[in-house]
Amino acid sequence: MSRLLAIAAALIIPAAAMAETIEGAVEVTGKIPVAGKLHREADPFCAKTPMTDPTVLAKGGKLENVWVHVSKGAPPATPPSTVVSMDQKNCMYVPRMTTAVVGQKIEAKNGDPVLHNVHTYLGAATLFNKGMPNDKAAPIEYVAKEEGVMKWKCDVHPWMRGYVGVSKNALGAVTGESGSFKIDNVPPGKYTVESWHEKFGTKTQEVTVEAGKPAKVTFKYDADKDKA
Ligand SMILES: [Cu+2]
Repeated sequence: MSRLLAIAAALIIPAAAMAETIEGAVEVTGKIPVAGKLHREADPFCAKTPMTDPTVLAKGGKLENVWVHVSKGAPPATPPSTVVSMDQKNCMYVPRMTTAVVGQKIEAKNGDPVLHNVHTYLGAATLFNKGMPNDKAAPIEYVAKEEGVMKWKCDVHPWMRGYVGVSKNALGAVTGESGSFKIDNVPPGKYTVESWHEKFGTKTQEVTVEAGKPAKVTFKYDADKDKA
């Protein structure tokens, strides 16, 4: 019996090990631009909360808000039933960078008592352009149709920016404050993995994921040379 169990376990364990991770960090070298003050004086509500430009957030050479995702080699995923939320709080898009899967619902909210005009783009093309008068405005619902970086701007407050990295597969993550990322549920295989940052642009790497061990990847940006 125990032998049978051992055989069963031997059969089951490789299946459980099918889901690996691609994990690592995004590093940045060179001269990191000093975050300037955002000029939010034109709107009295926004002006109450002084803020600096969050375009480049780097600590100890590690870069935050980088979308790292499998760009080639993975099949399309069934869109998750969870809703991706993009809020507007204190006249900023929150989060700055997040991810979605083609077919997944994305919701814009307004947590502020003032008008925001949500204007989203894929490249130069407008996806939707809609005003939200205040925090009582009903959320705007949008379903991601194509992969790429969905850019969010507000036509009232020119400093407002948000980004949703949309992919056909669900294999993506965004670097946190430590500059690290972890993509879960990656079957063993060969992939092209891409990193994207709003100021420093795109890098790609070929990554082989083997059963039983996480694939470690480091992306490196040069703040003096790399541009989106
Ligand atoms: Cu606004």
